[in-house]
Amino acid sequence: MSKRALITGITGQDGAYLSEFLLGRDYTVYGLLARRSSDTKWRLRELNILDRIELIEGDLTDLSSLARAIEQFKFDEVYNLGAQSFVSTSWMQPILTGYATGMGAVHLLEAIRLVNPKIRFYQASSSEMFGNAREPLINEETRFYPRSPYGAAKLYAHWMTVNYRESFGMHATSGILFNHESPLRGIEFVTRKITDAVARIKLGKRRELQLGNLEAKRDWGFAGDYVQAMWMMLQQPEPADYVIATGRSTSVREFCDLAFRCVDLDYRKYVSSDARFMRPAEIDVLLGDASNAKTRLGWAATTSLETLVSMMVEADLRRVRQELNH
Ligand code: NDP
Ligand code: GDR
Repeated sequence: MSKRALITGITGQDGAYLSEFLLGRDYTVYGLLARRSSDTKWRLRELNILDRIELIEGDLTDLSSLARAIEQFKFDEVYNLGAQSFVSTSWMQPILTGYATGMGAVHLLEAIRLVNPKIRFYQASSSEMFGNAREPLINEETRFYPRSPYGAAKLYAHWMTVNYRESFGMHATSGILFNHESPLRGIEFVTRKITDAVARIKLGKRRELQLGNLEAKRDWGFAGDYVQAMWMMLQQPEPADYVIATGRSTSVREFCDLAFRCVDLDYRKYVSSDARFMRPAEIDVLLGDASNAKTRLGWAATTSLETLVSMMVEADLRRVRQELNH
């Protein structure tokens, strides 16, 4: 019998890659689809997997929809990837972020506990929970100090995951993932904002790119590598928390340099910093140490930043060319 997995956030970047990965392992994949006034399924179409996924209407802020789904479809594993995931928006919509990103996880944990506590649960935790860490290299032992409503909401969900594990013996795991990107990244995030602009500038559709803090450094990996780690965590006999990262941190400025170089342009001619894109509080540097995941899961990032950047630029060049041909 093939395993049955529920993915919340199925229409997001990670939801799409995780679906593809699980389908490749013969899972029956179910996705929680939040009601929106327009279509949100472009990533599943782009990976050509939309017709292989069972979509279930529901919302993380609505416990009844989650409990009904869990009751009806008998999942073996639940991956909670759904969230208001854009850090900037979390200062403008802190309460919505609290409901969806924080409380949403608790709704799901509670529905699992009530209906079938044997289900294995994955929580999409984030390096944003650490804020400006005291030590340069962050691992599972590093002190948390979130610096955004998003980070605080994720930390609540993280601790509730730990608490459900310790209080009720549930197989509840928290993957603390550092930034991961791909051609399917949302356009609001800095990497995709850059690669999309690179493609438009190269093809003559744009002349400049305004960003916020060019000196912020992030540990950027490839989403395709990271969803494998999520699955590996749930295959372990015991639940635990794992940091997932590449161990290399790069500034937004250096990312621009790499991306513009892919099309033989000099980023300094096009990129400027605009106060509109600065945040009320910034995390200066994030750098993760995934050696625990390496030892216990046998996981390590395999895609270099250079490969990732060129994949993203290529995909955006293709998209913009297609747009121009229509
Ligand atoms: P995306 O922003 O691409 O996707 C978020 C998903 O959550 C979308 O499918 C969205 O649906 C869904 N969603 C939002 N609100 C609700 C709700 N109330 N009920 C149900 N679904 C909802 O995020 P990513 O794929 O990049 O990230 C996946 C998860 O991992 C997120 O929880 C994110 O916070 C976390 N994370 C991501 C990292 C990264 O670098 N990508 C790093 C660490 C953690 P819709 O399309 O309809 O809006
Ligand atoms: P982040 O990703 O906040 O780390 O959260 P984002 O790409 O938005 O920002 C990364 C860094 O780039 C700086 N920056 C800009 N960011 C955006 N979006 N737009 C700009 O114009 C810009 N200019 C500079 C930011 O200030 C920041 O320092 C992502 C999300 O996927 C979260 O859900 C996830 O939890 C974390 O990664 C780990």
